[in-house]
Amino acid sequence: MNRVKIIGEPLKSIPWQEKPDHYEGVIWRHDQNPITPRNPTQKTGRIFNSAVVPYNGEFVGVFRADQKHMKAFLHMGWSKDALHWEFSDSEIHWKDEEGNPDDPYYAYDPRIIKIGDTYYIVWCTEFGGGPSLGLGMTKDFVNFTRLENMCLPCNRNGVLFPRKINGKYYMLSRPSDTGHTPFGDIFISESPDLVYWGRHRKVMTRGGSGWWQSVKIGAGSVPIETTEGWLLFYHGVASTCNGFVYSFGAAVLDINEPSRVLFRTRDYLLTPEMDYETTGFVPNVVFPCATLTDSETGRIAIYYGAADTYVAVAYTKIEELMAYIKANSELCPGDRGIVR
Ligand code: BMA
Repeated sequence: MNRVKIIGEPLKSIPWQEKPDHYEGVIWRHDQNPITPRNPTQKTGRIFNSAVVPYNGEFVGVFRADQKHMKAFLHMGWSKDALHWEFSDSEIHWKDEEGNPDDPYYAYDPRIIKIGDTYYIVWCTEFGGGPSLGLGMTKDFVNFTRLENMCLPCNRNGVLFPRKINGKYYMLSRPSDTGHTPFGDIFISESPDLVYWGRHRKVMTRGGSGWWQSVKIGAGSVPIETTEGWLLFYHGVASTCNGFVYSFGAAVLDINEPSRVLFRTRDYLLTPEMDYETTGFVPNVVFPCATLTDSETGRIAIYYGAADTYVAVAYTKIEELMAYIKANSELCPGDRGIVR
């Protein structure tokens, strides 16, 4: 029998807790959630939707911090165990490629990939009067260089694949408008150099019989390379008489042609249930932006924003999750499925 494997580095120090006895889901929460408090630093009121990576035997993160004037910026964080974090009280300052200051007007929902010795950070940035996707890089998490924005306005939820595929970079994104938006589908674009993007394809559409993802969907954490395809956690939004509810599910995209969806969960994998997910600045939000993975054990730690107020962690294992996704998959009408 072929065992499902994560293709990537081992990470012995990944945060981990075993699944609680009698728990039925395939994703279970860290029992000390949330891992960030309110008012985590003097200047900031809430830290949530954030990205973490292993770095020099410990961990660093680029965190979405809503400061006390309520504008969002990216703040650095450092941790020995990826659960207890120390945050910078001041936002990251960027320089352009000529070395001139180039700070965004606002910045939120970062994702990080590492290619070679360079970390690339994608975030939602102000551009020409609307949200778009900012891109920057760092090698040391001290000096940050801003590169060309990746899209015209308006766009959100930009996620890069962690390696080139057939010689090209790939990005998932969700074209949108300036607000809470009738655009709700995930697109993919490719680039030879992270500057020029094209060959756009719609990959996944909102809707189907899973009503949790009926209003909009957006790529969540950086896709995880596995022997079965790219594993993508993504958020889905439902509309209720009390506002939006953000849950998350997962999809598997073809390894060589990631514009094609192989499997996609009909039901959510995690939906707001705990107090820290249902109560906060924006109630009823779970919003994944990062994972840590250990290729040796198949362990995955998922970092998600809770209620636009906290960072929380959940766990799963690749074999159990992949088996669940395959057994409970339903593509939505309009998804770019596989040609058989
Ligand atoms: C989305 C983004 C996220 C946020 C979510 C719920 O549009 O702005 O940052 O977590 O709304 O408020």
